[in-house]
Amino acid sequence: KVLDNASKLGLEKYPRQESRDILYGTAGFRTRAENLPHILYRVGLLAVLRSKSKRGAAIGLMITASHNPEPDNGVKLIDPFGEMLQQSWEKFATRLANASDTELYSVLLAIAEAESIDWEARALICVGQDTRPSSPDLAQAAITGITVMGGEVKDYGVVTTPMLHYFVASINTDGIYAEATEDGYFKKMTTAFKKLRGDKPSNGNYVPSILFDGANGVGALKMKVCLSYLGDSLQVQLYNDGNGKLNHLCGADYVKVQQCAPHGVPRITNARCVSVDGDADRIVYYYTDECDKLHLLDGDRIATLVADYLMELVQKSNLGLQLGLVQTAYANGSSTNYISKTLKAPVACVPTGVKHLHQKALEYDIGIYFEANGHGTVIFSDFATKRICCAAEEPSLPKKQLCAIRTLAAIIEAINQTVGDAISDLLILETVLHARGWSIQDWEAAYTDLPNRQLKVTLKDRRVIETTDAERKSVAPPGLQDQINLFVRNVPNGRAFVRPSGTEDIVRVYAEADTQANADQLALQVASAVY
Ligand code: 16G
Ligand code: ZN
Repeated sequence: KVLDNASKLGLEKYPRQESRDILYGTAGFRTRAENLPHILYRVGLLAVLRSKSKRGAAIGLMITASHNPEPDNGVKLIDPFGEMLQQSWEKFATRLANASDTELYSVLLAIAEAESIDWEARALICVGQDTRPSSPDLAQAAITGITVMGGEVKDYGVVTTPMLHYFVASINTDGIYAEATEDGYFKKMTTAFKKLRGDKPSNGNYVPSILFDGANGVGALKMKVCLSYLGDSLQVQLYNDGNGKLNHLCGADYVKVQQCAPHGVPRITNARCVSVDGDADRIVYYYTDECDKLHLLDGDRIATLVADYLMELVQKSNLGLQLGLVQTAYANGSSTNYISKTLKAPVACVPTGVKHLHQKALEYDIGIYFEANGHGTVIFSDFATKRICCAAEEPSLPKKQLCAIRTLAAIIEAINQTVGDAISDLLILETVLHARGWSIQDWEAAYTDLPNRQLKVTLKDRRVIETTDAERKSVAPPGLQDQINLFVRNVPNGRAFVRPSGTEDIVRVYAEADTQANADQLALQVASAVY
């Protein structure tokens, strides 16, 4: 009966518009906003089934297209512990989104049967949206879908993606997360941050002041809120704070991909600056030097800075915890070298996409993962959390050890472990720089990046490219890897790979080498081999 109503209402209010099929990919569904209303309605229906299949656990539904242009939008579902939707359900999402209006009923029924849905179970869906003009109507479509299926809606309105992940995890678990409200979230994070900072905001070369590029999105709005909790502990000058066009010539993706400073932020020589993306789940740092040259400190730099600091705390705390890092093929070779040779920490490589990194990081007591694009976080296993929190209450421990343990305990409170979170990451990074007494230049001095180049190649069918070994080697078409090997062998410190994009209809090429000219040439050679 419910399914019948749902499919009738769908036909009436949200009929399928697009004839082309759409795929639930690494970023959920993402396309032009005008093609999305029926998708949102259907994802609302699916979210209710997902919640019921998890015996009424809250499920998140986030409406955003992250760093993509303003006319785009998208939606993704969040599972009960704040993680990405389980892969087997991605297939259900794709099937449901692409069903014709008349097939809607049977597809819903098939999913419900395959998952043995208990119709008596309750369903709670937390809905969030970014600042795009199209988001409110799309949220309404989703809410209509949830409601017709008998689901309960908790509408959080405009929030960052990581806030919604946090709220979902917080509703479904007791313990480490704060109350599932904006106030709970900010209070918990900033209280821990202030504790870590102590009463001296300055230290050595570290000055407690940054320039913040909010990409004209929700990150700017929420940073403003965060500031009211931070008090004097950190000075943040906000730019691209929502008056301009979302992600246009600004934001973390622009800075990382274009390798240039965002518009709308004053050029203050050597000043520490940060850029977040349109839904504030990514962050990069940068500064411009005396010659107006941009120095970018991306996800690799962030991972190494955090790892360096946490390694020291882990050693001092003497609790026998294992720390490890997770990267993707895009990680600069110098960063991987630094982690394994200097930090002597285990480092794994996995395919692109947050879900792969997160899953691998769960294997360590303390797992640090960052994509080069600035998305990442630190996760503590239950075992590590218990050990740290218990030991923090042991006043008899030697002072240095206890201090390290309590620092780790505060970091657990300050970090959003559910997913990469630009604001929470910022607080952690500022903590590390403060503790070290470092300027952004000191941070950069840890190692020198290998020059690199990324290219896009358009093919008729990008699926002809198949990869293995965490996307570092191609296995199809035949012969391609041999050619790449030949080119790579010709340049010092050469490394290159190709992979089909998971979000665009293109193939991506990455190359690094001892010089920029060699990296550029290698990338071109590899690109030409792909055609
Ligand atoms: C998605 C992923 C991001 C990845 C990017 C790669 C999530 C939440 N986001 O945006 O992690 O870096 O895709 O895109 O998983 P590509 O496959 O087009 O290179
Ligand atoms: Zn994002």
